[in-house]
Amino acid sequence: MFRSTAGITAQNICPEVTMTERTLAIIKPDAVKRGLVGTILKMIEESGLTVRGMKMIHMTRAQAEGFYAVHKERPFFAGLTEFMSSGPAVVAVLEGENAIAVYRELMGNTAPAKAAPDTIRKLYGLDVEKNSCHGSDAPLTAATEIAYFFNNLEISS
Ligand code: RTP
Ligand code: MG
Repeated sequence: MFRSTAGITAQNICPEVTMTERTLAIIKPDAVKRGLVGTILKMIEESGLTVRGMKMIHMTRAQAEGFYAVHKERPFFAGLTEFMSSGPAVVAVLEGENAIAVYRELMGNTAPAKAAPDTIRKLYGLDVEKNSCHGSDAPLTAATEIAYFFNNLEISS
């Protein structure tokens, strides 16, 4: 896939082009705790995305800090990493045409109050931190995030 250092993708340049992509999804501890795994997976599958890998994990604080290292200077970093290591989460590799954008649209705005109707965060998010789901935001971060949790044997083709 064409990708410049400015983050411009072929999809941005030529919107009618579709690409099969993979993205890393997390059903966060707030949603697992409330028994929403099946509900959120159903929404994912109904959106047309395919689950290629999946497992339940309980991150240590250090693992959560590593995953969210990009946010380490942000004021919410301590709260976020405490929350993400507070209980089990489900991590999944999703695949489909434009999977990164499709899944981010399905998740909705980071703040559930600002999220569009029928998105995961609008329906199930509790607040801007405990917002039930994570999705990669670009091809490079998707590749890095998938590799953080999965090896090749754990992803079906
Ligand atoms: P994510 O990475 O989890 O898919 O969410 P996102 O792109 O929509 O949001 P991002 O800016 O990357 O923030 C990562 C996660 O940090 C928590 N957060 N808390 N307290 C706050 O103001 C705040 N802002 C963000 C959320 O859990 C957010 O999803
Ligand atoms: Mg993000």
